[in-house]
Amino acid sequence: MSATNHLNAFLTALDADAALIHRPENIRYLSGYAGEGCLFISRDARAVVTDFRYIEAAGREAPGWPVERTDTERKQADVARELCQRAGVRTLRVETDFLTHDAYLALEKALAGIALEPMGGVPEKLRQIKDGEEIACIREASRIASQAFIDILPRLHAGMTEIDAKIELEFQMLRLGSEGPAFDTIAAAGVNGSLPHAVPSGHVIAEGELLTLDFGATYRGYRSDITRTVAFGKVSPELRAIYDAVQTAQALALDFIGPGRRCCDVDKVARDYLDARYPGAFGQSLGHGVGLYIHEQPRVNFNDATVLEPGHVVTVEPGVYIPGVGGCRIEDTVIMTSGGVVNAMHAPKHLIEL
Ligand SMILES: [Mn+2]
Repeated sequence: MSATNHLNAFLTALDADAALIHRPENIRYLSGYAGEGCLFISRDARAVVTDFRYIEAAGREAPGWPVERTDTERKQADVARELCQRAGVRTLRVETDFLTHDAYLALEKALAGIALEPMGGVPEKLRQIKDGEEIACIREASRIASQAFIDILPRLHAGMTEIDAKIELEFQMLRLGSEGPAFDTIAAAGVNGSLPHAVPSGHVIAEGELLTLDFGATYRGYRSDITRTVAFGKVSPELRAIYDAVQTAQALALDFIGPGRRCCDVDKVARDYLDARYPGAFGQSLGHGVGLYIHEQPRVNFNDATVLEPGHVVTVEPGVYIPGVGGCRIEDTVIMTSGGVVNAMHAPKHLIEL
């Protein structure tokens, strides 16, 4: 069982008597539980702390974990105090990079005498390297997203809006088995294409425009991330050149990436190519880790010297964004393995002219 291995690795890495886990992805990673609340984890004890709505779900999703029920009289901080007293905890790690200020103050007040220490990214570091079960889930989420793109192509046409395109994609991913969008779907056409994180609008897509679709599926909590840019009719030579440059930059980075490569060097391969042709038009990172959350470590940017190794799953997503003209991004989710690299996406990448 995957979560048990994750929990054991966490306890080995935890330099404290106990920990409280609040970030939903970390709760799921360490226990399998996917509802609200938090986890208490010490050397000899553990518990899911939640309210009436999730008691039964916690029992199903995290078998073997005692469930501590909170209510209006017995709040989460009170339960934490009881559990810490029972376990003789003197140092407790908490997710200071996630808790609200008020939640932290409530814990501090309830846990007087116990040293609260920052979690320091312990679960996030473990989550970088995916095991076989996790990779199988990411591959399925990737298969769903790729297939949804292929399936909706015949239904994309000039005259529809960005929102229409988003609905087609999300509907098809649900039909194919996605639990829900991996993140807010991006559909950006024409001049909106220069906004890397555009919110789909009522913009009516016209002939001669590019449409960038950035989306992903979720399977057993694990996510996928893909971007494809398609053309409506014939686009201008200027837009065609942007597409070709992005596609080439992505191909160069995909050829280069693999176990043993540093993230910053992978980023540089695509960045140097695009900067020479479109200076300043590629202003974001080349990619990021993907797993239970959409943006994880490592970051594939100039700043991250992480050496890629088997089990890392990252995106490769160069783009060109020119205000007033438009933009293009092409993205795949790729898996580092002992044998090299597996591209989890099978959706086509040549410029499709609808
Ligand atoms: Mn991405």
